[in-house]
Amino acid sequence: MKRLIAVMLIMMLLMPFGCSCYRLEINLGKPTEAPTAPQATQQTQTEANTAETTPASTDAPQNGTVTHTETAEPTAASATPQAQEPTPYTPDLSLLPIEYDVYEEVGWEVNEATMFEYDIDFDGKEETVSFKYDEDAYITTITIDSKSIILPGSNLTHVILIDLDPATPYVNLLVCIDGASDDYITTELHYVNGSIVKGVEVMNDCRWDAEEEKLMFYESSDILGTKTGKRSYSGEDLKPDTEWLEVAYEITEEELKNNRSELIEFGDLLHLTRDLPCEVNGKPAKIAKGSYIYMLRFNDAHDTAEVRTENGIEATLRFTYKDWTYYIDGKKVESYFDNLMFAD
Ligand SMILES: [Ca+2]
Repeated sequence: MKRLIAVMLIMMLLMPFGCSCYRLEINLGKPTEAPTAPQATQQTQTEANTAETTPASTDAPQNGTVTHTETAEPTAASATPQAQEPTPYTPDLSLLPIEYDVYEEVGWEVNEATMFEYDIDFDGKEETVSFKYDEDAYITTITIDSKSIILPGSNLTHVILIDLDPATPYVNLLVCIDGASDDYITTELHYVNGSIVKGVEVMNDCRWDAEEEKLMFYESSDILGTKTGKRSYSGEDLKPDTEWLEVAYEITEEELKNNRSELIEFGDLLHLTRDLPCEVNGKPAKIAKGSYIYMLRFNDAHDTAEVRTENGIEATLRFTYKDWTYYIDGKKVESYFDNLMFAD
């Protein structure tokens, strides 16, 4: 990734009610954290506790009939963005300047800015890139030199400057706007021959994972209690690298050993109250009542999840979805567990 430049501009809006100006914070090149997931277990993982002995698990696959359908209906409808309380907005450009020649320096931070300068089209001259959001009109305007483009939504959360395709003579701006509560839209923009070109839009939050050096997108699913999945994207078309969304909060063996009670309390380690129909190595099987499982990943359609038992057996669960409820083998998902969080 010779020319990969990843710069995270986190624009955090601090807007005291009644105040007529915004304070923006932009962090560049700083490793980012995963977005807050509606998942209680991400909050508390500190106390070690004495792990109770795992019940004798009889996870070995058994013969059994498994019926599942592939049809899944869309999950909960996205909330429609709603206009926010009108607030006067005046960009405070006096908060500049910013130094941009240290883009690749990890940990460099710039606070309080609404614009930056960078040679985004590789012609040897820096462009001025600025961001302005208008809560009255519910839009965000991105201006590059004298050209502007307007994107819907005024809650601009962050911008990533990244070279998605070294073969193209420009860097890409990924503009992330939270349309409503956690309804992110990421829009790719670039600048060619003095014009702003709008590329793909992805209906997800987008973050740069500095540790893995990958562009990560995040998505939630309500199956097995609300879980947030992440996966890497690449290329200028921002295609997902895999079908699977890895659960953003991953349970490690150490956590299983030290934090088992919390994992159970918050519904990450799920306790089975009846045999759970599944597939193991592609064959119908059941995970026995009394076992504990946790989710590893789920798919795009949110109708399939891969789980692991405490003793390491991995299984595939198939879901159907109807009337806001998930079913496994015709039974409501919550009927299989006694510690499912955020179930309906
Ligand atoms: Ca330029």
